[in-house]
Amino acid sequence: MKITSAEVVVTCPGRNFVSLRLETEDGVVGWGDATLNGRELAVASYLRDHLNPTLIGRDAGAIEDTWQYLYRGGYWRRGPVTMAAIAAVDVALWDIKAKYAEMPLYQLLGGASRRGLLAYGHASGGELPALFDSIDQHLDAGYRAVRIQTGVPGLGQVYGVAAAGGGQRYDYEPARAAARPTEEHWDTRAYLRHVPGVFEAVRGKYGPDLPLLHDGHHRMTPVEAARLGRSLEPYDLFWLEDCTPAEDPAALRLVRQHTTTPLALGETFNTVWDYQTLISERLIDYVRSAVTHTGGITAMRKLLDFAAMYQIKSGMHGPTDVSPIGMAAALHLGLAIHNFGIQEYMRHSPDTLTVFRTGYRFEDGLLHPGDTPGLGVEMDLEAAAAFPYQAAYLPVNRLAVDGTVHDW
Ligand code: EZ4
Ligand code: CO
Repeated sequence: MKITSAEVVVTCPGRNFVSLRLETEDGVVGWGDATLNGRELAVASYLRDHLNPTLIGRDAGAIEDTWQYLYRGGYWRRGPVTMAAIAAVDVALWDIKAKYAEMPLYQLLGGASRRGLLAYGHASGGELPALFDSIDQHLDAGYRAVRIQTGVPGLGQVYGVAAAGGGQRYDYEPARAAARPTEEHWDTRAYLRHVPGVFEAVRGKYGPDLPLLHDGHHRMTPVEAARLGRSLEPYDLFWLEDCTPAEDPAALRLVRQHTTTPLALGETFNTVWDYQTLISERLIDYVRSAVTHTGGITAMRKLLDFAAMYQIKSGMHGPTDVSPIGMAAALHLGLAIHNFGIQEYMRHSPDTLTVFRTGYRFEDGLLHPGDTPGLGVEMDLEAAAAFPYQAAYLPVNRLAVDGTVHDW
């Protein structure tokens, strides 16, 4: 079961994706997702130039050993580029192992712990009528939980609000194809004044039952986040995400002292060490990491087992920049673990789904990875070749008042 080939595939069917294709001596192929939004080619090079040559001839079955070999053996540990590359190798090896076993991956991870994964979608609108239309569309599509983001009076395009493009509505896609990032403007006081009224209106129209989520996208100070969490308590949020910049776990202590709104954090994290304080001090309720950005199935499973000891659940990242391969990895893991919380699911574009042939299903608000052996996602390389890489970047944020760079 030796690895005989390791190839990186970069494609842009509407947005950029980096994938890893591993093949064994018996012709079994495994796929990994190495996409890092706005930094795609750095991970492609890390794999092509540094990891892939060391994989040839290795035992495809030795997943834990390969993980440790790449992580400890690289000496320079952690970081989003390194951990996205390791994740791609790890997920491709799990795909191969499950194909050899002729089982869907979730069976190798312990089997199904539930019928399917409760998913939430991204409802958004510049103003309330557009937001309500978006919520209605999500409910019509079967969603049983929604994230709520709106515009802020006085500001232009802000994070999380879908912009109609080419006359066609599409889930919010923040990366813009251009040689450099676009710039957005921000005002935290205007935001804090506006958001509670939005949730009051949504609860008023849709009632108490619908799980509602919100993403603060790292923009608040601890005391601002505490105030927002407290002001949203009457609307019973499922979670408030990324309320403060994530690299400062101590900030969450202050937030936690002031509000019982559940907190989710970690989509920019890449190892269990980033979570050590947050989990051991019970400062969050949901782990937001993507399998693809946190070292793969091997590392994510250990992280979620650690979280389980503190009654902290999964809320795995599932934006469109997690490819269908990465999404399938999250679905297999989420189906198997006991402490599953919720799965983000934005749905990929039709072009993306011509390149990635998916076997997962979304029915009655629940996602299921399907029962094809392996991950259940295969890439069509001919289709991929029709969509060459296009430089694209996430926006940069500046304060509206004076142009100071702010967290985006
Ligand atoms: O901004 O995935 O909760 N979801 C998010 C995403 C992130 C993008 C960054 O690549 O915050 O929309
Ligand atoms: Co987020």
